[in-house]
Amino acid sequence: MNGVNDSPIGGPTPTEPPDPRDRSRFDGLPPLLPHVPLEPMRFNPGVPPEAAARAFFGVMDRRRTVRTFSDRPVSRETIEWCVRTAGTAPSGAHKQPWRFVCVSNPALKTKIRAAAEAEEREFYERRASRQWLEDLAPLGTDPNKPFLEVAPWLIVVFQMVKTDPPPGSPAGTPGGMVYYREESVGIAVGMLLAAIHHAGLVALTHTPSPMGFLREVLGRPEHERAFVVIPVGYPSEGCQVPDLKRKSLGEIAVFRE
Ligand code: IYR
Repeated sequence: MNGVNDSPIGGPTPTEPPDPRDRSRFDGLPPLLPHVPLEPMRFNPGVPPEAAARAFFGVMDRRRTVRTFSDRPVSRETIEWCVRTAGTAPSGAHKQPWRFVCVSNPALKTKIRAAAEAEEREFYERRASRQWLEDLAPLGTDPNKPFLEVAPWLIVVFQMVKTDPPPGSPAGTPGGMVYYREESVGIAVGMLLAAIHHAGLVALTHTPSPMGFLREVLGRPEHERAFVVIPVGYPSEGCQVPDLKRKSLGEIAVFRE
């Protein structure tokens, strides 16, 4: 989001600003969707908001990123529910610009590991700046990514640069516009991580860089771009995590009352 042409609406910046008095710009637009009442108690946690918010913090504050996994299986049904939750995320113009490719196939996991480790070796040995290496050193990450084979599932999240072309359309039919793609997919991934944690499982937010190989290995179309790889499973026996401290409320929030 840093080019001069990176307009927030996702299209090219027009050279001539449209005349706001020209009402014809609104002619022939699609009709409003049917609307339904939002029941005031659509979600009722059964306790006051203070207690509900505090309890949810208690759950989420126990989430930790894990780098060593058990090979204990996780059912496909569990993964499906977590992905359904991710799919409830809000998105720009409700385009839902995400695809969750859920991989348990061992041969595919082996391929992904081999390709990811090749990129990571390049990263650690050449591409990463000294500063980046310094920032990663306390976490103990390195180019070896056994979790890509050990974890029972890899959820490879793709962002969609265009919507899918309508089903049955001829090959090469372009898809439609997508808006706030990175924001939308980022929110969906946050919700996916919350769902995985709530299911009693652990995950890692893994970003091999560059990720182009994932489209090829997973046979995804051109308009899908890999966003993140999320190994999901149970932690290894004796799993350790770094003793990280999170910022306090005072450090992350500003109130203007
Ligand atoms: N993708 C590399 C490097 C890496 C980068 C960041 I920023 C991290 O928070 C962790 C790792 C890897 O996976 O090792």
